[in-house]
Formats: sequence, structure tokens, C-alpha cells
Amino acid sequence: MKKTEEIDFEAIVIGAGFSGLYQLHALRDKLGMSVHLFEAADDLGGTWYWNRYPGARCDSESHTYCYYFSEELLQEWEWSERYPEQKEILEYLNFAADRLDLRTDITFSNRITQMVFDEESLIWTVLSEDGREYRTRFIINAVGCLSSTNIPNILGKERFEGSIYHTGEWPHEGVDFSGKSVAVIGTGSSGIQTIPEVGKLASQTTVFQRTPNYSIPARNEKLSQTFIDNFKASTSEWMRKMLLSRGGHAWPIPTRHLIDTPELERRKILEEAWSVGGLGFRECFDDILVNKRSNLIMSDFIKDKIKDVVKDQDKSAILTNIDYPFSTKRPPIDTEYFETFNEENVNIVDIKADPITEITAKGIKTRSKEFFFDIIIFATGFDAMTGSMLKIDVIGRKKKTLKDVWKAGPLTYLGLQVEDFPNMFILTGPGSPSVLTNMPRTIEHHVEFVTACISHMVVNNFRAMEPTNKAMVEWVEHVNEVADKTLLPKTKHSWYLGSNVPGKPQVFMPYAGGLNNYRDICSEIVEDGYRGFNFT
Ligand code: N01
Repeated sequence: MKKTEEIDFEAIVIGAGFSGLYQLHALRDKLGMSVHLFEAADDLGGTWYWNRYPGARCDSESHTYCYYFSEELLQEWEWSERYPEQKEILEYLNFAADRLDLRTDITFSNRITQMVFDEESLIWTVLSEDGREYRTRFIINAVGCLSSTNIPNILGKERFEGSIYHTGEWPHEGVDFSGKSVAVIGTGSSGIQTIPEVGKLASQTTVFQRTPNYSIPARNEKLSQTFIDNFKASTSEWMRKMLLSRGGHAWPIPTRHLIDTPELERRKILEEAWSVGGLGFRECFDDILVNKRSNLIMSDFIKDKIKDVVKDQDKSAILTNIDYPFSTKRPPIDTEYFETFNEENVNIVDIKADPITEITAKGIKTRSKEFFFDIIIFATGFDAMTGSMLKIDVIGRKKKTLKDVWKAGPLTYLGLQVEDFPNMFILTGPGSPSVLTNMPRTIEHHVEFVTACISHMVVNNFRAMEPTNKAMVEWVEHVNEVADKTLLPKTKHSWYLGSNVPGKPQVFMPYAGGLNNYRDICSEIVEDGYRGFNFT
């Protein structure tokens, strides 16, 4: 691509997680562009840089949770466990970045705060926290969908004399729990992963649960050398399976409706899937997210399993008081989460029944009781899917801001682009299958799609690309229509809809039509001459 005097880089990538690193490689090494990546943290890793809490582990299986675009990377790396720990994933990303020599084109510790589009030159000016400006033609936001932490505004937080942590911003030096009394607020995936670990280390652990959660045993284990060798001999087959599936996982694609399966057989299938564990449990039938009765049966099956484990009747009642269909909130997988409540020094408080009223100097007050703590852990999640994008002041054509355009909920075409923000791409944004899938598969799709778009522009001498209003509006309608065919949006209290963040517009954000179908739609759009996109 021809360089002009006016730009510092042909493309700027923001964020050095899985998506940003691959995007840097693809544009720089496949298209030969000048590209620079800016990262707010002082090192790479994205989610896996920040989420260092005890027990942090991926719930996609390790050999599927990695880059498949390079057979060399696949052959060189060896995962040790079925579900990789945060530390191992971070090592993997460092390994990939070193193999691809990416660090030379990354600036760390420099948050991008603003980006402004100039309609005449069709160039973006990007402003970073250190006050410097960079001019570029393309911006690829790889800022992550679960990276903007959500810390509830509880009265008195600043008065607390102990230590406060959020799972998503965990201190690098770790936390010493020995002899400490610890509160954990939140029982999503992060809480459910960290509570068993904190429970082992602290003298007293008290869990503040607002919404109880279904959780599937992960059944984590060391990978055998035979498994690793077989995997390495058949990576393309693993990829084929993942790309055929809705979720980008390599599990067998379900073909049976739970509701039509006779009871004895159904029970056997559920028990087998339970003993295998992991998110694949949900996939043993294909109607769990569309048929209320099927879902109820599966939900009751899980509640019974929890009741079998938790001996204390009061704790068991709090943990199983679940009033929404399984998997309509993102289901966690766990290692001995429910078992942890059999320990005498691990307690649970139902804060739906007895809400937190304030944080005091010494602990937490609920309506009926005061608790005393040395440490409070917020496992309270993220301003998901839009939070990190909206932290940046994005100004497009006609001085439109992204904040304004997304005021009533995010608008995108394919989750990738927004009208009036030409040449700006978002990876795994709202409208993308993203969080409903095994992320690296969606990320690889997006990076390759964006790279192909930019290559198409170069070949055809186009200077700008953006979706039409019609395409964007129709895509958002399609995202809603697809979600409405499932039980997903019926559970109103979920970060999928943004309802965990006060004041956020409540719209079902990810594309629930499946990664396989989404990929097909994108391919058809390209074959149809990039239908829905305008090129200048
Ligand atoms: O966050 P969450 P998370 N007062 O939003 C509670 C991914 N992930 O960090 O449900 C009291 O799910 C909230 O209660 P409620 C994964 O996609 C992946 O756990 O809103 N409680 C809930 O219990 C996951 O889904 C891995 O009523 C409050 C909890 O805090 C996503 O990240 C590991 C509250 C938040 O749960 C987010 O998970 C970890 C308040 N004011 C995470 N506000 C992998 O393994 C919120 N809560 C890949």
C-alpha cells in the first residue's frame, strides 16, 4: 500500500489480547502494511493479563483455545491441562507474540483516549493518554468484550480499612489470604472459579450471592502425551469440527431434542454428559435454548446435582434458588465450587433476600447483619461488549460520536463496523457471535475478514469503507430476531443484555445465530460484492 506523508501508520490496532495480536500480524505480515498496536497495560495478554485471580482458568478446552491460523504454532506449543490456567495462556500468548516478532510494533502502557475522523482526508487522528497524536487510515479496535470492570457503587466503599480487589484487575504480586477473613461479592464465572481457591487459603470466606448460578463440573485433568500426539496429528480435523459448530467448540453437534427423548434414555445421556463435564454438557441436546420444557428438565437435573453435593440445607437452599432457565445467563464451569460450601469456614449470604446496605470501615452491612472482613473481592463482572469501546471518545463523520450513535443500544453491521465511522473496525463487538462462542475461532474469523476487506480496498484503490444505514439497521434487527427465537433474552438480568450495569440500555448484544451461520453470512456478503458496505 502506498504511504503518504500524512500518516504515521497505515493501520492502528488497539489492544494486545488474542485478537489484537493476530490483527497486527495479519496486516503487517500478510498485507505488508505499516501497523502499530497500542496497549493500555504494561504487557500483552488482554483478558489474561488482567484476570490473575486465584483459580482463573479458561473454560474452553486448551487445544481449541489457541490460534489455528499457523500450523507451526499449533505444532510447537503443548498445553498441559484440559482447561488452561491464566498463567499458561499468558505464556502461550507471549510465545506466539515472540514467534511472530510482534513486540517491535507494540507500545505498552499507553491507553488510546480519543479517535477523530477527518472527512476530507479520510484519515483518523488517534490520541493517546500521553498526549501524543497518531494519524492512520484504519483503526481496528481489539479492546475486548469483557475488559471494562464493573465495580458496583455501594455506599461507603471508600471507608473500608481492609483491601478491596476486583477479579478483573488482580494485583500481579498476588494476595496473601492466610489468616484473613474474606468477602467475595458475585457468583458469575469469576466468582465461581475463585471461591474454591480463596476458601482453601482464607481463614473465613463469606460469599455474597445476588443471583444463584448453575455450574457444570469442569472435570479438569492433565492432558496425556497420547492425547497431545493425536491432537497434533489431526489439527485440521479439530478445526473442521469447530467451524461446523454453532459455538466454535469441537464437541459433537447435538441432533436430539431432549423433549422427544424417552425419560430413561434422557437421564442416561444427561448423566454421561455430566460425567464428561464442561460447557459441552449443554450440547448433549439441541433444544435447551429454544424449548422451555426441555430447559426446565435440564435445569432441575443440575439443581438436583447441587443438592446432592451441598450438605447444609440452608446453604443448599440459597445455592439452588435459581429462577431462570439454564444457560440464559453465561453458564460457568467449576472445580469443586459447590463442594467448597461443605467447609465450615465458607458461608453464603443471600443478598437478594438480605441486600447489602453499605460497606463500613470494618466490613459489609446487610439489612439485617454486619460482617467483618480484612479483604473484599468484587467478582462483579464487566461492562460487557460496549464498555471498552465507549471509554474511548470516538468521533466519526459529521462529528457524530459513537456514544451518541449507541445511546439506545449498540448498532453495528456484522458486529464489525458502524455507519459514519469509516475504516474503523471492531473485533468481537456487539452483533458478533463473540461471547457466545469459543473466542479464538470468532477472533480468527474477524481478523481474516477485516484483513480481506482492507486487501480488497487496496486492490480496488478504495479509500474508505463503511456499512450502509440499511445494512446496519437490518443486521441489528436480525440479531434481535435470532435472539428472540431463543430463551436467551427472556432472562432480563444478564450481562448479555447489559442489565448488570445501572443505566445501560438493555439490548441483547451478541449474535445468537451461531458462528457457523455467521461465517456463511459473511462469505455470502463478500461473494455478493461486499453487500451492505459502501466503498469510497
Ligand atoms: O461476571 P458476571 P464474571 N451487588 O457478570 C454479581 C467470562 N469469564 O466476571 O447475576 C451484588 O458473570 C452478579 O450478580 P447478578 C465469562 O464469559 C470467562 O463472573 O448480576 N452482586 C454476578 O453474580 C463470564 O460470563 C472465564 O445478580 C453483584 C457477579 O457479580 C464473564 O467473563 C472466567 C452486583 C458477576 O458475574 C463475566 O464473568 C471468568 C452488585 N451490585 C469470566 N453486581 C473463562 O474461564 C454484580 N453482581 C474464560
